[in-house]
Amino acid sequence: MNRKARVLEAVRASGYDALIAIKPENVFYLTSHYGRGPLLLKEGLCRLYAKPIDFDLAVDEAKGCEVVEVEDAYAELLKDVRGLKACLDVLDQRLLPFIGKGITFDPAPIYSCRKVKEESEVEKVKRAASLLDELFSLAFDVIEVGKTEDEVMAELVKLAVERGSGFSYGPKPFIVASGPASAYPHAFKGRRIGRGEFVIVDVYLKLDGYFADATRTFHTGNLSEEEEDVYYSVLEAQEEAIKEVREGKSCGELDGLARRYLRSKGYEQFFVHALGHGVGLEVHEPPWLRKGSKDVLERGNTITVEPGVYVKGKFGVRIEDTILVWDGAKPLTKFTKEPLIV
Ligand SMILES: [Mn+2]
Repeated sequence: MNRKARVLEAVRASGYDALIAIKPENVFYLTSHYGRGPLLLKEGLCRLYAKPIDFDLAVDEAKGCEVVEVEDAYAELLKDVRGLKACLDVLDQRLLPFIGKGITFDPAPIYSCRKVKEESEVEKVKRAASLLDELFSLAFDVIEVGKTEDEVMAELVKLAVERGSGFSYGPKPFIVASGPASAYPHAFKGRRIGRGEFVIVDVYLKLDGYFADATRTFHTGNLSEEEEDVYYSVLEAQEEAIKEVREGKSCGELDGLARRYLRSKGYEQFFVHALGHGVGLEVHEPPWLRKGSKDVLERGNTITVEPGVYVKGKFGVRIEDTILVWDGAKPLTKFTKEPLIV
């Protein structure tokens, strides 16, 4: 079954007649054109409403979809959904007055399709993941005491851009966080790297529209006993969780498993974020590997598994891979996870 038919089936299974897609990732998923919606998908019709500024490119790129040039996309769209029950992928100010009057905010149907990657999509995530492995090799060479985090990042970004990658998350392209800054899961300090420090390198980029996301934690000296204990605890928590990644596994349980492992090591209170997330057209998308998640892994999901321990004022360690869910886990990022002493 082709992609549009599958999405329409999911839309119908949830009790709707039509899907309104506004999110560029969803428009891209349905048309191969990364652009502004809205787009309407219903039986026998896929229509993209393009303003004059977007029209030519949309016509050039959008596949299997009628592109109409409109001044007021939402007025036209509303005419076309009159009398239908439609689900909407993202809450949009202009559609708020119509929520509950035929239009329901419900991104679940399209995500239920997007979660399960087609072969061609898996190939794209794989390519992005290989590039991340290359970036880790480069990081190993360029991380140096006395350089700033941003200088290291610049080298990584240069290679990524040369390979054609795009970025669209966070205030800086990647996370490079050293010493006490590594104790913040999302730090963008740009500080100067010192001797004997952990350096978290969290890289996420997209190639051909698809993200991969991975983290390695380097060190600029010899690990203290405490640092070594934390490092291996995080690594083992990740390995324990990855062992249990397979079709049918509960995402909430996986998160709990990693959390219990870190509890057994005395570090649970320092694991302050979710275990992981789906990765694809967005860097963070369903399924969600977090406390209480009802998501269940399916064959063809691409996810991250990324436990971390953050000791405020001291240091942090995070280890993350992008993984394809099959019978078991197929890691797509493969760079070594032995302690990385630069
Ligand atoms: Mn991640």
